[in-house]
Amino acid sequence: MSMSPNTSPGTSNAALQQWVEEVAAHAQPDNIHWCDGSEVENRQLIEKMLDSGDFLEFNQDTHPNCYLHRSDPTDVARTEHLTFVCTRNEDDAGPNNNWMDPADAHKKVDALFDGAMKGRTLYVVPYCMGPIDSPLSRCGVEITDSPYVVVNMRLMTRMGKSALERIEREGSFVRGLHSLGDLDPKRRFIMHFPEELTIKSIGSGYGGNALLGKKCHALRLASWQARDEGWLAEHMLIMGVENPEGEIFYVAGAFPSACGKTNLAMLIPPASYKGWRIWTVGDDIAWMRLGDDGRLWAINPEAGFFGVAPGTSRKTNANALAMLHHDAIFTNVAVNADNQPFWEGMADDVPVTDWRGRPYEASNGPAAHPNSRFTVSIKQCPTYSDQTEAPTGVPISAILFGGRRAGTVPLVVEARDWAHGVMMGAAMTSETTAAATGEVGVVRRDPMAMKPFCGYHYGDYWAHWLSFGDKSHKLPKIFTVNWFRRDAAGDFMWPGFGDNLRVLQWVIERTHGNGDAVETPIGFVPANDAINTTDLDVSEQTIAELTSVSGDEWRAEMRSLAEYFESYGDRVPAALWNEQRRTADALK
Ligand code: OXD
Ligand code: MN
Repeated sequence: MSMSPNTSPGTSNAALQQWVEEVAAHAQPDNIHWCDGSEVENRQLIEKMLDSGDFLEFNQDTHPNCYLHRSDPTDVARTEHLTFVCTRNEDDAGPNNNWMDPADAHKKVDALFDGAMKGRTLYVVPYCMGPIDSPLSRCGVEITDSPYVVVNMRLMTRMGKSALERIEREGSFVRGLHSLGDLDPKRRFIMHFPEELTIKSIGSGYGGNALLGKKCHALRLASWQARDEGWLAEHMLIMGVENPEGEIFYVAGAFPSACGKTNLAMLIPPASYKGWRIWTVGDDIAWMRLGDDGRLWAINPEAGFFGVAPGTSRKTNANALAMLHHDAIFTNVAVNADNQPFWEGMADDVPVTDWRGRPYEASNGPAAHPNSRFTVSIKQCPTYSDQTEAPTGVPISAILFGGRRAGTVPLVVEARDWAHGVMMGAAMTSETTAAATGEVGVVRRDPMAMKPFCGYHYGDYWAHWLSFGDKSHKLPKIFTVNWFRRDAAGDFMWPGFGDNLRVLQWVIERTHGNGDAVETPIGFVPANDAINTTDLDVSEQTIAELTSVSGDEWRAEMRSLAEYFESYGDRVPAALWNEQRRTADALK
């Protein structure tokens, strides 16, 4: 591999070659490097970042090939107010997105890209979202001037030679242009042009803003493409739940950012669950398509985890800790006396250096940034499912919609049917977290956990979801879950983590028509004793409260939902309004 100026063609795809040359002429990098994704290339990039200080080495005896990256302190989370969907018709982006006219948006960001890569190397990063030989997968090319982005993309996607070969065979790819720019939030924009299958992101090196395969491609652009082509691109984990009989059921779950998708996707069964096993297919994104058999089949377009570090511990997620002892990148975590990664909630250890590189002092706030992250290949996960590479994906038996709500929303509710389930997804609300800039803990509407990621008008998106109900009778059953109910003292009522398998067991039973349930105005909840509480330290009274439905609270919830739907105007499908009315009437 050479890091020197490269004028020879990097690809036989003329459109790609031309785009790279145009970007280079405009952004004026010192060098161009076409990434092949090899181990040798990765090593050279790491050495380069160790030299520049972009990477610091962790204790290589205990954490071989683990590195720390400290980002600019103003660049630590997704910036939703600087993220735009630029469609020709403003209405197509919907009230759920910030919109800018495509011509204005190009003009604005192109001016910022002018000369932006001077003194830097331009990396051409071909990647494939999804198994390299799956017909459900899609390719893209990210041009970036950040070596940190390159090494992360190598873990998060199928990056390099094989992706470029697929692009050369197929001819199509998403264009993602990224530069760190000057990292000034005033000159930071994440622009999406779904009609052009193009992304332009400048001024941020943060994962969700800069690893363009993830949120920008696999959710915002892919959701648009999925609507056009009849599939779904969703903010969902995918997990296999194996019962003692050896049957595996796949569950997909949409939860807002930093609400425990990674923990759920690799949960460790409670001790009393002998013979049960969990298989992890993905922790953040699912692309789902109807199979010829009428079932919904899902692939994980990603190849790694970009997980939230704080709170990850032996108790909450021992599988995550186990995979983080080698070949992992840590961003904005703290460091302990043994030069190992540290974050709040991890162990009884003490931090020595905080996420900004300062000697740790409690008065400066948490040692690790609340949105500090780890990046690691999914193959390092102890519960890695070999079905992750299956070109067909896995058949989904149940879909979970889960928010973080201190009250109102029961532990689990089953939808009456698909349309009702879509309404439940559209009614999702959750308390905000540190994954995006802004206030934390404020309840906001986050339908299908896609508020920051749906690349088009939510009304059209709900119509697209509903359309599946007409196409198949073998769709997954839909459930709302809430692990985050609190009691009057403010304590969590449900232990969560591994014990969530108790809820999954009921969910799976219900997918076969077993499992006792009681019908309420908002759907089916578990009957008394239907949740397995063997060896669980939660009283019957608490379980009853967790599965109860408060008429007053739900009447208020349905009124607020009606106001919310109204704000989306006449693109809200009539069938969704019907479901809202049906529930509101049942609550009367
Ligand atoms: C993520 C997010 O990083 O949702 O997955 O913010
Ligand atoms: Mn996410």
